[in-house]
Amino acid sequence: MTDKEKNTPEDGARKPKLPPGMVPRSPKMPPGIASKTAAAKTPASAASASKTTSASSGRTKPGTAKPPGKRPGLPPSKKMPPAGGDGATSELKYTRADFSSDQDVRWCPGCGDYAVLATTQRLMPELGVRPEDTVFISGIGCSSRFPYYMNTYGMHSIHGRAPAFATGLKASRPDLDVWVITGDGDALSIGGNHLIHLMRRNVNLQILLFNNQIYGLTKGQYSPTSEVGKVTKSTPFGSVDHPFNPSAVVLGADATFVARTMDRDPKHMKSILMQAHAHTGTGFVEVYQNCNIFNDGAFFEYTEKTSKAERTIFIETGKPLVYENGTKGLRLNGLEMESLDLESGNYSVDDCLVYDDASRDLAGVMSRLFWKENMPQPFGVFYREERDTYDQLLHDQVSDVLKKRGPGSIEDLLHSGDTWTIE
Ligand SMILES: Cc1ncc(C[n+]2csc(CCOP(=O)(O)OP(=O)(O)O)c2C)c(N)n1
Ligand code: SF4
Ligand SMILES: [Mg+2]
Repeated sequence: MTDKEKNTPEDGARKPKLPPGMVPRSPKMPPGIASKTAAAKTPASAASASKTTSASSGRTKPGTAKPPGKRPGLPPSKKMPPAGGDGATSELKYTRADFSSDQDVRWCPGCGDYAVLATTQRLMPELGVRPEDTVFISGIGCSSRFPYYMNTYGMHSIHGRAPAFATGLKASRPDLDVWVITGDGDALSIGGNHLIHLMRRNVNLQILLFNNQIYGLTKGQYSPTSEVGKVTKSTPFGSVDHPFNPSAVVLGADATFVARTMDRDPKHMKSILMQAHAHTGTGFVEVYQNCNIFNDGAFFEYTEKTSKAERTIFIETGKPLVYENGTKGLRLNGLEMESLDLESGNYSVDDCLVYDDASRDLAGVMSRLFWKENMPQPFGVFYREERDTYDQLLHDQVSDVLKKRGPGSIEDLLHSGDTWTIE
């Protein structure tokens, strides 16, 4: 029997020999990258993947377990993730159904959340990840019901704290592929502090902020992204709060991947989610999401056919900033963007700025278009930077200290240094 076999119980669950709670970096790993692909599991352990727990109860939600999938005897994962990847293995052949749970979806008919769910479920097989290596962690809100509907591990945690749960999980299990699901209230009101620390730490996960500019679950109070003057139950005479611009907030917190997409463009959403997943570090994606019950049409000027071309610009690195079916473009005038009329005869596409998502300054300028009424709203990847991740740095530090000082003892630690006995 090999050491590995001795260390693997019958259910196939991995038992790393480790400092408490840490997973060793795989020898096959590309430098600086933590694999999110765990060791292959038996069908029995794969079947237990559909378990969404509630932090308040700590128990598995009744009825969330799914019967074993159609795929007995999955081949073990052989390929390590590509650099910057997130546990992808090209050998897996899953379908959307494998990532869809048996739970009834409880969102209002017509809610934009459905589109995000469908896109994510369709995307997962393309990422080549396994349900049992994937975890969706949410806070509280309509959008935060998301983990129930994914046939993966999941946690419906507490309000605004999904980043904290996710950071803890990645610190102890950097091999897992973790997604945080949050709303504009969850992420930017009660969870605002947690959001910014997730960004500066650059924990290796994806975070989807469903921005519907309202508290949906609690029936329509204004949120930190609601516009000034918003009349709601909690602001009967109109909100006087200056709203947050989520992409500017996270750029200010030194996020390493910042993107925006919309519920009504699933193709674009899928491409953005794929890029966020491929990013090593925190992949922040803001999704403009329609709450058709309490804030219907908040983003219609950007999402509906009649105005979309005029009011949006889809940005891509290496491509000139053009919009409105190629009739308009953007260029920098000092530190401000200005719009060019490409039909006037005065300008051509060559005068437009070629976008580069490696520039934090440019990303800052693009994120500020949010405030400019006559400017199109950008969608796409604003900013992308490779920087060490918190989980990898933490793991490396623990490994280094262990190498130098050997395993420690909590007992010894507690009785070391300046301690005394009260008699
Ligand atoms: C500690 C705490 N405070 C307040 C609430 C009430 N509450 C539940 S969801 C929510 C806001 C949700 O809004 P958002 O994050 O935008 O999610 P949406 O429902 O719009 O998807 C609030 C204030 C709560 N559940 N817990
Ligand atoms: S209240 Fe709004 S956000 Fe919540 S499920 Fe209904 S439509 Fe969706
Ligand atoms: Mg909301």
